[in-house]
Amino acid sequence: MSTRTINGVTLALLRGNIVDVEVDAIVNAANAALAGGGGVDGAIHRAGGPSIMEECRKIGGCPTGSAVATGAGKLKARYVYHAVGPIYRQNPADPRLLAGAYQACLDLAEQHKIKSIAFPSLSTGAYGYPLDLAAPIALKTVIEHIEKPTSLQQVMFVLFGSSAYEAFERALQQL
Ligand code: AR6
Repeated sequence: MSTRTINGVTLALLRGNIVDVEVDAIVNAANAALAGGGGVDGAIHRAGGPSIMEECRKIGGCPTGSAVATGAGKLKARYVYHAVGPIYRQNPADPRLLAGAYQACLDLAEQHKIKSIAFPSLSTGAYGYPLDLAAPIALKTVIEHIEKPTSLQQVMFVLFGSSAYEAFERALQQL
């Protein structure tokens, strides 16, 4: 685990499974149809139970580069924020959609006045975004947000594999 304090907010990188962390909001790496799938999405719906998918069906979808909130079912969280990152091969040179997906979750966190949030590394699994490009975008978006007044006290990146963890470590050192 690696931590840094910015403007009184703890930013932590940790290795693990996002469904195991205790935070107010867990961020899901969703698709635009909110239809469920593999990776983080599969893990969250399996661990959280069917109520999350029922809410997703009612919402109907979410544009790429944005996020929507549902309850968290059986997970130890109040909310799941379903963030839709870009598919890298469709949008290789434009970091704005990836930053937008993170920013939309941070905006939901302020609306809900929550204290803690956990992100996975959006778009870097099935959606093919290279980790070394995605990690600095993710960290920069979060750091710029917590440099301003915020309800958040703790922001975590929960990284599944050692390559994701190492890419975030490198990016944090270089920022
Ligand atoms: N906890 C934390 N990180 C995880 C976990 C977990 N339980 N499982 C995987 N990762 P991905 P995407 C890492 O594919 O690229 C789905 O089918 C994984 O190693 O989950 O945004 C959705 O339905 C990778 O580093 O999300 C969408 O259709 C990162 O999380 C599509 O995949 C993201 O990988 C979204 O693709």
